[in-house]
Amino acid sequence: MNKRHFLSSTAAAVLALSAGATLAQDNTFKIGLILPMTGQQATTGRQIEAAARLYMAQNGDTVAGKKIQLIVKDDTSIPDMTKRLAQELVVNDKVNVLAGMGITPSALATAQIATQSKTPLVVMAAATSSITEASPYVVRTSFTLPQASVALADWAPKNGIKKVVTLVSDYGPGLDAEKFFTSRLQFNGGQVVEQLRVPLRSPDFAPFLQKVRDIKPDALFVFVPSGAGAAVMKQFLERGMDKAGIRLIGTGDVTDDDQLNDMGDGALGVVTSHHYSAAHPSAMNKKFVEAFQKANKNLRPNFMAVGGYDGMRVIYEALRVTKGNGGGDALLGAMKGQIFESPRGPIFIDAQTRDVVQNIYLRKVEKKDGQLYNVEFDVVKDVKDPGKTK
Ligand code: VNL
Repeated sequence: MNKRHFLSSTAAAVLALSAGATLAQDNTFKIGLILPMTGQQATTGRQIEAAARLYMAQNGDTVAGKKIQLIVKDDTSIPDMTKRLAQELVVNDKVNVLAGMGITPSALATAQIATQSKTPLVVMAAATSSITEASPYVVRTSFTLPQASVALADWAPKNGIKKVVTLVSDYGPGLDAEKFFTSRLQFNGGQVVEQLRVPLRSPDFAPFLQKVRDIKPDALFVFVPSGAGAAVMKQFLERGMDKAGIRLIGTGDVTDDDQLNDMGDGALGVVTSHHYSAAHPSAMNKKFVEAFQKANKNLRPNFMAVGGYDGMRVIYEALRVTKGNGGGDALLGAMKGQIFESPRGPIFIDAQTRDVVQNIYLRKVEKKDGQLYNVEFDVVKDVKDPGKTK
């Protein structure tokens, strides 16, 4: 090949490449899904990715003429990593939407990038109340801890639980749970006699549980993030705290469907409040659980999966409504105010707060067909996040 020939063919190749890239960009809608796929929060990443893929398998990967591309990145639940990955996804991959966010520090670290780049950030897991206030581009499909905690503080004193010790992971969602459970219980005439906080990373629950045993409250209220519940349950039972007359209660994170069935019969009777149970008795949920289990070697979907599944719905619908040619602001606008049926029940994305409004269920661990489930026995409808400051 002579030089002239080489140059012209290279130029043609470059042209073809960039034309291809433009074409790909025009016809592709990219979702940057950042999740903890390894490390302490890996089950959350696994559940959300599986749910997102299920949503795409059920609803197709083309919306308004755009081919949806899901780009999954593992942040190992290190917030600096989440932020760096978000930056790369926005700058290099030119994603249309950011999504995922396994833990609160990851969501808070990424909020700024969403704001600067005007990219909607769909928070599918993290649940500290203030996250939606960290950027006007945040839309949440998970839940908040104030939202989940208050119903339990209404239930407890009516059911013989007056004196409570709280035990929470020492960061955003735990502090939210502690604050809102405590103030509501006090308002209802109950008493929180001790507030214990355990570290988020590699917690050792033993010394804390010993302390609870000595205090001997009517109940121990627990919030730990998804994935840590089984360890709490095991040590609670090993110490014979149930036999000592102390009840275990908490938000549904502790009886997480991802782990519940392996917790053993000691978990029977534990009452929690939450927005999702795999045993939620609706036709839509039955279908969801079946399809999820079929696609994932019988893995039971948990509340994280539902946050991911509904997050995809919010993104798909926004793309459909904006006819495939809206930028970040148009997409954000189309995410606000969406109302739809989720496997958890009816939900609503409040246009003012961009947070999810949903039913909170009271549930009790029971055995059904030989398996442990959170069986719903009461519901508080359309609960807004009580943690919002405005
Ligand atoms: C958070 C809240 C994470 C609740 C969780 O599991 C959870 C959070 C990973 O906001 O960090 O169950």
